Amino acid sequence: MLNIYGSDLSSPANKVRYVANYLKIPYEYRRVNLREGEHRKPEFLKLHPASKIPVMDDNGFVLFESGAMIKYLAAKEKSALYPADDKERALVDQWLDFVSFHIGDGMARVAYNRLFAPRMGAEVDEKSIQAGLQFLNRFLPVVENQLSRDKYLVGDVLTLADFTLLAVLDPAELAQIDLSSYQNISRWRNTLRQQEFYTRCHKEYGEALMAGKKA
Ligand SMILES: N[C@@H](CCC(=O)N[C@@H](CS)C(=O)NCC(=O)O)C(=O)O
Repeated sequence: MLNIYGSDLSSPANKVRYVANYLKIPYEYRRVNLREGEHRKPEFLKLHPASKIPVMDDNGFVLFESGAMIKYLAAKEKSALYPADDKERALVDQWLDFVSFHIGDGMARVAYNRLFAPRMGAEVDEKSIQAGLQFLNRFLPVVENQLSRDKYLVGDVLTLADFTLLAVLDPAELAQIDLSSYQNISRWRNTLRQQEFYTRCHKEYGEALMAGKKA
């Protein structure tokens, strides 16, 4: 059995679940309570040497880093989400990395400081928020332009790059990042968020935060 260790508020962990759901791979979802420091316990350190989620355990084959996990799952299923052709695959990697490093970095700065730092009683770094917003203002138009040409990030077929962007953008509303001016991103996002792979995790990211608040 495949085990996915994650948390409802972890975008990288949710990304792995979206892909596993889409590929209809059965798995056990194992919630790790970060607020209670479950990820720092010795048992968890055996799975991830830097005590982070997500972690995947596929019958004893243990993997960390969400990007590696979704590539592994798609390759294992020989899915078109991660094409076998070298050039097609390179284009998926290109957008996947662009989204992870550039959009992901900006989103993480804003989401951490606006959503998570206050919840943890940690210091809010306004400069980091401003830097994050600047990254987003620079890089989101690139994605918007790409999605104005094609249905998905890499042409007219869904790929791992789309799942990556979807998960990265999930905290946007709660982090007060207004995406409404990006019409193509909004169209693309609304379509994907109605699909079963997504609604099996949550109807919207805010739902997870509310549940987390009660936990
Ligand atoms: N690059 C990693 C990011 C993993 C990561 O930073 N996870 C966060 C939750 S979203 C975490 O485990 N934070 C707890 C900690 O760093 O102590 C991935 O994509 O899997």
